Formats: sequence, structure tokens, C-alpha cells
Amino acid sequence: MSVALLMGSDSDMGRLESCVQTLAGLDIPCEAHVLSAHRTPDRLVEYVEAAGARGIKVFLCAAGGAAHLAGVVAAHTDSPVIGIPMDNPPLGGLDALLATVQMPGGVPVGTVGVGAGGPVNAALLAARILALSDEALAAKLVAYRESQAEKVAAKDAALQARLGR
Ligand code: RP5
Repeated sequence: MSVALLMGSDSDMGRLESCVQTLAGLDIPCEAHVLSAHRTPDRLVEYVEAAGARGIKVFLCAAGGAAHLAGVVAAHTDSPVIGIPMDNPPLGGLDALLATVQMPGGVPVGTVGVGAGGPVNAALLAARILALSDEALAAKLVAYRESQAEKVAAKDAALQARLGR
């Protein structure tokens, strides 16, 4: 079982490192590719149609601007598709958010937020989908959530100490 992380351009990759790291931290195999709904439409469809046979269960699709990548992938698969809108200038990602989230009925794309949280949440959402049929992964997600809570508690303790309370 693995995840495909697709991006419309190599210029997106820097902001997707957190997605790759989050998947790696949960031991989820991930293959990443630059594939564009506009620049490589035939190659994209060939990839999506062949991916299931290789064990790809969830598609994560990051694109900016007129972001049609996730929608086109969702049109060619019955697997879950999660869109990651990239926050590019000049519109700061609102363009990509609307293009990704406003899918017509019948072609679902789950869309995460614009900005730093989006790529991480896309990875975690994919993990939660895979964990429905993977108890070991479900346990790792419990540990992830507990670890996150511990980190916040430690930050609060540090803040209280700095404030002398
Ligand atoms: C989108 O266009 C890509 O996902 C990227 O966010 C944006 C700009 O691409 P480049 O011009 O940097 O290749 O399709």
C-alpha cells in the first residue's frame, strides 16, 4: 500500500518536503512525480491508470494557480484524491484553493488548506485512510497525536517558566 504525491511543477517540491517527511515518519511508501494536468495531460492519465496495479491507494495532488491536477486525477480513478493548493503569487493560493475545492458533484477531491499546514495534513489524511485497513499504521497515528500533544504541553511549560509562573 502506498501513496502517490503528484505535483504540477518542480517549483512546488520545496513546499512539499513536509508532506514527504510526514509520510516517511509513518513508514508509508510514497512515490513522487512531476505531472501536469496542462503540460503533460496524456502522461498524467497514463500514470493514474497504471498506478493502482502498483499498489497506489491514495493520490496527493499539489498544484498552484489554475490548479486542475487533483480534479483530472479524480476523473480517472476511483481511489481517494487529496488536493493540496499551492500558495503561489500573484494570488497567494486563493486561485488554487478554489480550483481544487470547487469540484462538480460526482468527482470528489478532498482539499486541504493553503499554506504550511496543507502538505502535512494531506499526508496525515492519507495515513488515516490507509489506517482503516492497517492496524499497525493506526497505532502509529495514535502515537503521532500523543507526541504532538506532549510537544504542545512542553511549549506551554516553557512559556510559563519564561513568564515566571
Ligand atoms: C502549476 O503551476 C504548478 O503546480 C505550479 O504551482 C505552478 C507554476 O509552475 P511553474 O511555472 O513554476 O513550473 O501547474
